[in-house]
Amino acid sequence: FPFNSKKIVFVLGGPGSGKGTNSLKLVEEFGFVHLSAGDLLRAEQNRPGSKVGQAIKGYISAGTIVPYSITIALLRDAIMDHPDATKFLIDGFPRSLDQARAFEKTITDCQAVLFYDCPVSTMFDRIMDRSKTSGRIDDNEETLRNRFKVYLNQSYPVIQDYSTKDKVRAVSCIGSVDDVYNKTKLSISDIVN
Ligand code: UP5
Ligand code: MG
Repeated sequence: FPFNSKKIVFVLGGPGSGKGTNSLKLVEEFGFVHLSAGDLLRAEQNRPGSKVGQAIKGYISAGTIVPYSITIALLRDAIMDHPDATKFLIDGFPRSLDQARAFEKTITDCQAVLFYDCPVSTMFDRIMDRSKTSGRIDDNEETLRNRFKVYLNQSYPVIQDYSTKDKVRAVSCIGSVDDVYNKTKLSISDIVN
């Protein structure tokens, strides 16, 4: 499968920083394929007959990272489900340096990293607000505190690593949904078409 003919943009940032919201808008306007690693894991968790569903549920409800062999297999299959697509947003992955290296080795390099830069207090407020309706098992204060810890210790180093490779496009998450999306478009205007 010609993975190296695909343009891959990683969409990163802490819990509630706006990865999903902006990805959906980019899909609508520019026809990216959006693959949220969290959504793929939640779907696998709920798939009858899944051998790894219970394990996934344990990691997500604790706010810790699912072993990457599981996530990479799901992403790989999802990319292969779109043989004609050229532009992919991979949302919420890689979450650690070892995941980044494994994706590069077994699938392909990313072209850029879209990074939603967001204060913890803003992320906290947005997720607690979303928790009223999301139904997500990890949208509760205790798990959320752990998601922040995991983000700072394991996931933020991925952004620092890609910064040294000049791949990071940072967008502040402060402002209305429309403001943040407009900044998003400016930051990746060279990639969208
Ligand atoms: N909102 C968004 N933008 C706003 C704005 N400008 N102004 C006001 N409100 C705004 O946004 C969050 C909320 O804020 C929404 O209610 C939105 O309307 C509002 P959203 O776009 O949903 O933020 P997002 O960054 O997508 O937040 P999410 O909670 O999805 O991020 P996480 O990274 O925590 O979740 P994810 O689904 O990626 O992962 C969940 C778990 O899965 C992980 O904790 C982990 O256990 C597991 N996982 C892995 O193990 N490996 C992976 O590779 C991926 C996930
Ligand atoms: Mg999301």
